[in-house]
Amino acid sequence: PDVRVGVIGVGQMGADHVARITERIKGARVSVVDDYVRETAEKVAAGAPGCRVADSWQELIAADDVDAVLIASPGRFHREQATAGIDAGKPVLCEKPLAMTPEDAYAVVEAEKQAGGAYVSLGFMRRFDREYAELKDALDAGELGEISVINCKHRNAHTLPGFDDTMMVHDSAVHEIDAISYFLGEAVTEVQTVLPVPGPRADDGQHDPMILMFRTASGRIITDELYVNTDSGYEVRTEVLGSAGIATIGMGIDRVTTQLSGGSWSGAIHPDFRPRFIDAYDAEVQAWVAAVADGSRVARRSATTWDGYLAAATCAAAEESLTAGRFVPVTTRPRP
Ligand code: ISE
Repeated sequence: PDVRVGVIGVGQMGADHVARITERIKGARVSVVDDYVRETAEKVAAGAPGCRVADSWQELIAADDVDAVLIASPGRFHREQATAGIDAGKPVLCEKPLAMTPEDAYAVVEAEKQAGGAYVSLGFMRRFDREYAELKDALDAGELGEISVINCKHRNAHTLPGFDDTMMVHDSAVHEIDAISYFLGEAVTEVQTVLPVPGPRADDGQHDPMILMFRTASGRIITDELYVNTDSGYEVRTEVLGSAGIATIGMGIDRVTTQLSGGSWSGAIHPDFRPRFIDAYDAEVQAWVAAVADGSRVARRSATTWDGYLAAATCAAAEESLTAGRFVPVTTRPRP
């Protein structure tokens, strides 16, 4: 029988997941949805055959017709909802970030410890992107030699109102922060945020562009250039400098036209992150459904609550560095 998925939060990302599971994912269907805007939930439910609207997210998690829970609400609700999923003994796919503070993220790690196993897959979908996975495999095989520097770029066309510095760190840079541990498998020990002259479309409370610099335990440096109001397209690039080679992924161009007259060429970039990572999201959700069905609950390539905790600790140091203006050490507690 199909895995019956309950989706909490069906705004932009959650509605996208409902459509994905309904149209493309094998072995699962969406049985229940919840949103704090009831009409939004009703509209989304109408597009998924056999789907009903829950009275509350608590009711959704407890429901008999929900085998597994997908959380796509805003990040500040994730700690409470993920913990409730664990306590109910249901597998959870939680969108990033795991929580907005290291303390809250650690509480979810501890809830799993008490429950006696891993229940939560964390939605760092880039781990399922083909280029990311290939680069990861190349790094693991030592193909690039010794790695000293990674340069990342993260560009969005626009941000939504209220997307301040905190969101830039916890919602955008958090992807690169997870990528560091995914690629290198080592801890970030300190982070510095560097603020250039603001760009023309930076919102109130937003330093855009923003540059983050991370140092790892072995002394590698990772730069992350965030520019979230380019007014152009969605670009996510990673360049790895190794002693045996330099690898670049994510050139970010959807369509390249080389047959223009006059010897020039042109390309097109999509403004939205969902089409860019559609295959990664599909692969992530399909791997999660398979893990739910076979009882392992968390797919091998997936990020875990511990990854979410490490990312939250690094984000907290990055945020502190915004005002401290220097490298801030990342402090972490031992794994329970
Ligand atoms: C958004 O929440 C995402 O997860 C996107 O991948 C990212 O590019 C964007 O900056 C975030 O706001």
